[in-house]
Amino acid sequence: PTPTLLEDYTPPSHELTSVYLDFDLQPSATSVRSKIDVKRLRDEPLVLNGENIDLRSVKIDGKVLKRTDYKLDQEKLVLAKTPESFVLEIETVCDPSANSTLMGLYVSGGRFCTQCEAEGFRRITYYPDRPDVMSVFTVRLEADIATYPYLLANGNKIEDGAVSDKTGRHYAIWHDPFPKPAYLFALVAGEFDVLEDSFTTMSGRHIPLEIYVDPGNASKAEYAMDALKRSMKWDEQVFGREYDLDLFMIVAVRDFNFGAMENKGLNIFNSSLLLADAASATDMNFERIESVVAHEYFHNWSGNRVTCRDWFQLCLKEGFTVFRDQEFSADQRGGAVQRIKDVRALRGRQFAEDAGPLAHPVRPNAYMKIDNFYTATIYEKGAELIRMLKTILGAERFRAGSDLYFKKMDGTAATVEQFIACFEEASGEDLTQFMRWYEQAGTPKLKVLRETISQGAHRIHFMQSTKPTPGQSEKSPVVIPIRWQIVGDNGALSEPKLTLLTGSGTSVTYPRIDEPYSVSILQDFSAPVTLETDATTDDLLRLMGADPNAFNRWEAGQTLARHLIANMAKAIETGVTPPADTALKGYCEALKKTLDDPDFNNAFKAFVLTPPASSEVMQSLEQVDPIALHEASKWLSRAIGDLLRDDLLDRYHALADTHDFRPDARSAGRRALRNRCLALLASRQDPLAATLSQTQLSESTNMTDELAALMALTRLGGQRVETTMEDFYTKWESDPLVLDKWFSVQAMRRHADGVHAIEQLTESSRYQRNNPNRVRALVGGFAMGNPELFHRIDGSGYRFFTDQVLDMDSRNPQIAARLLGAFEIWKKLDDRRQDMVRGELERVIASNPSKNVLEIAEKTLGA
Ligand code: DPP
Ligand code: ZN
Repeated sequence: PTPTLLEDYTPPSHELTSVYLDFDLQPSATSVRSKIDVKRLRDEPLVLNGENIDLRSVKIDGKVLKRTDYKLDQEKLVLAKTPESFVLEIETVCDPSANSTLMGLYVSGGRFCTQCEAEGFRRITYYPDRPDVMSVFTVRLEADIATYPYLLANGNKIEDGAVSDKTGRHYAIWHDPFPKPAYLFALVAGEFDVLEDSFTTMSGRHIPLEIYVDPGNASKAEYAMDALKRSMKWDEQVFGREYDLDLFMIVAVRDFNFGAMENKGLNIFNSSLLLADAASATDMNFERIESVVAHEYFHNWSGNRVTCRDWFQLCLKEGFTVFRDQEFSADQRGGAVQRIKDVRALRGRQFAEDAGPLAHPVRPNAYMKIDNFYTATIYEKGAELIRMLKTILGAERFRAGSDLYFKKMDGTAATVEQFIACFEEASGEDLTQFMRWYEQAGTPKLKVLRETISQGAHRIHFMQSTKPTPGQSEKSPVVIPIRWQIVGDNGALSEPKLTLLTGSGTSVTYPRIDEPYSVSILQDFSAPVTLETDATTDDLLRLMGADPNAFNRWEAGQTLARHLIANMAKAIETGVTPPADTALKGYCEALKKTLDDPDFNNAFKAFVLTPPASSEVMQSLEQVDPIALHEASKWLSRAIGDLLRDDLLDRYHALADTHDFRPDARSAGRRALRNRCLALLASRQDPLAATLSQTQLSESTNMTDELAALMALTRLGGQRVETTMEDFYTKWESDPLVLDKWFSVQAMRRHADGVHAIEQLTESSRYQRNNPNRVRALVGGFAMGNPELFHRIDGSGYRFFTDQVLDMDSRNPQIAARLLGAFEIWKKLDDRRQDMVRGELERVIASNPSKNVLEIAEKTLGA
């Protein structure tokens, strides 16, 4: 198979001035008739993509084409010669009930739904399925009225009624006045409960809002509805964006590849990111729902009104929209805590990707399957680039650039260059060098050295370098905004400064300071880089206690913890007893100081008490035994639990719930800190932790506390775990979203019979191997969250995981390829494990997998 290349881009040869689609919805044979007004732009063939559909007829201007008039293969229909302007009519049939890829039109829970991004529309009808072909769609849906009482599509409904000559069937016609590419098309048909509300826009337009959910679940959509209204308001206030259609709908479905999809006027959501109530959803679920509802809504401008010229520009809509949802969440829940969450996600996933075999630029220039490029780099690093843009330009000029972009590019399919050009025009800055961030893969390293110069004045040297990544051996300097400040034992000794590093190195000086001080560097994580400084333990302790920048206070603790874990891992690996570490004591004292500080909120304190995950520490190491690393990470939690036991216990009791559940940030922060205390107590195998967890499990009235107690109990181990797990299962048997959590806990447990226990779960009737949420919970949870079993030295973890990926690949290549990404860290493992992973990757390649899985396997292997 040949890759698609950015440099091969050519504009579309034909324009589609309007599209009419007529669906006769039947689960196993849906017929789709299209009628398209086409205008030829260049004298070239018209290429229509199509996959897994039966072509019944093609007509041009009412005349049926003969088989010799067109070329047809597995992937496309080509009309070699077309008139200058004509009406194209195509009839196809597809089988939604047999569509296990969950791309195109499929059936989930007895309802029809669609997923067309990136290239799913071609599984519905033959069409130029590329984002730069935009058209105005009118859609007619016809189905059985009893089974499918609701018929939904994009835009505004213009007509509905009974089908006169067919008993029991009804129809609806939808019209979307905004030109859109096919990937934003959506339809839904089925039985639902509807939660209704409305929003009045800044120009006074009244917009009905409707959320469609499984019968009985309407109350679980209330939080999403509230988040939607807040998002609509926020986008008006902060970005000046008003909603455009006369109606906005969201539909929840259980079987979905993505988290959610921004189809024009008809967002479709994975039910895990929409449904929530106190009893069944955790605070983290509420938070995610809020941010994803915002994200998809924000796409209405950054993605739909202005879309992407081609899929290489994916970050244009995703990076920008992630940035927008991060800013929204920060405004809703507090800036420092939000920044910590976002940086943790960036480091945990994107930095690993950027340092491994799957590294690619934020704007890639080649792909085999675009589905494989919905990555942490496009999304999370993409968002960091927008954030830097704002830091460099300042809030006002940033807003001016964004306004100009929406104004100038509205209704078009744009490129990253056009986006950046709007910011240049609005600000007067030259952003040529900034474009390198889009073109270069790899996380730059920022090295910082301090030097004392004459008369006690000081100088700080900033230097950057980026390691080679696959296909990019040479790296040029990027522009790095560095926010820094001098900090003494009692706080700031200077104003915060912003230095732009544009070359490979630069330096700044500051005058003599007559007291002990440290330099707080990269405040608020002002650039997505790794930091290497000459900071001593004393510096880090000072910053942990006195940095005026809350983010960097947390960061100093993380840096120290990373050192402690890495040193311990080395000691375990080499069998040397680690030296008694004075840094550990200082670290725990600093944690206690933050814990007692009334100036910080509980959510922040919970993060401070959470050392970096071992997967994050792994990135700072060359090669490591992952089990030793995991042991080291557990050692640090245990040590914190030991040294702060009484404080944690006191805090646990003091933070007990006194009122009814509320999902707001403050209440969530309280629960987060309390459950963090419990987890730390459990990690020292404190007998009291078992009692507390048991009580919490039986008394809690919300899922956050219930699940935290369950996890603490599984961490404590012992006889009762099995019964406890079974009780939980029985209690929640009828709620698939809670059962996904049960499967996650199972996936991460340290089962006595090792991988076998997980294997048995995949064979149990409780498992649903076709459902992405369930598979992600068990197989994904196992690979990402159970290092002890996944990395077993007998290879059973890797073997089981690979079997599961291949099994999934036979039904849903997209999900299989995403799971396989868990191997991306394999070059960080010890030699023996590397050999085993190599064997598994070779086995995948030899098994004739899907194009999706083949691309990931080959790249991971470095083949
Ligand atoms: N629905 C996915 C997202 O919003 C892809 N566009 O990120
Ligand atoms: Zn998105």
